[in-house]
Amino acid sequence: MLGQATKYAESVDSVMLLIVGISVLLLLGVTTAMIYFVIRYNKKRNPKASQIESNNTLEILWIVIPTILVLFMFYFGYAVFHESRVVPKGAMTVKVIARMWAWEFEYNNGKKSNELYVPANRSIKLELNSMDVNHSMYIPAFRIKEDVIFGRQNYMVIHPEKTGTYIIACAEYCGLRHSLMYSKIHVLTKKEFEKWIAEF
Ligand SMILES: [Cu+2]
Repeated sequence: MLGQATKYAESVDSVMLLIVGISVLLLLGVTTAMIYFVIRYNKKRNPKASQIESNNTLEILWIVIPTILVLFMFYFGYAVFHESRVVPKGAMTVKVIARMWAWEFEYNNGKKSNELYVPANRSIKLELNSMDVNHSMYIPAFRIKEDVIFGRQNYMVIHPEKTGTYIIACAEYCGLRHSLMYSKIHVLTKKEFEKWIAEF
């Protein structure tokens, strides 16, 4: 249920891998240099320091290289995040109502459900509303999470591709039974969805 259920999830994982990869390389580089310096320049081997002046080339390099690295990571992270905030034209809207401690989904035709049913291969805008405190709608398989804030309408865009059932969780501590605040998203084929939405 936690696999990559959407192309968006794959993009999020790629960015994650990129950032973790760069971090691991940096960690290895810094740790190796640190161990080398501890051994090579300890007091026994190097009783008197010979190079104590600053080195401009070195200082420019360790400002410029990390800046480029950080901007590089930011670029990819932001590009993927931005994708999740743009509501495509023709997106289907579903109203999400979060309350202690349950989810409710309301469709344009007035149908209500405790589990979310959506058609595959269509963009869906989820309008997030809270009836009481702050919640957070989290669909792990879609790698997407958005705050559901009392007194303010927030939104989330999903584009399910693979049919199937995935978990929806509340990811913001919202009281005693927060840990039980789960629901499911069922991604149906277009035909199945049309049949489901018409049944009351
Ligand atoms: Cu909650």
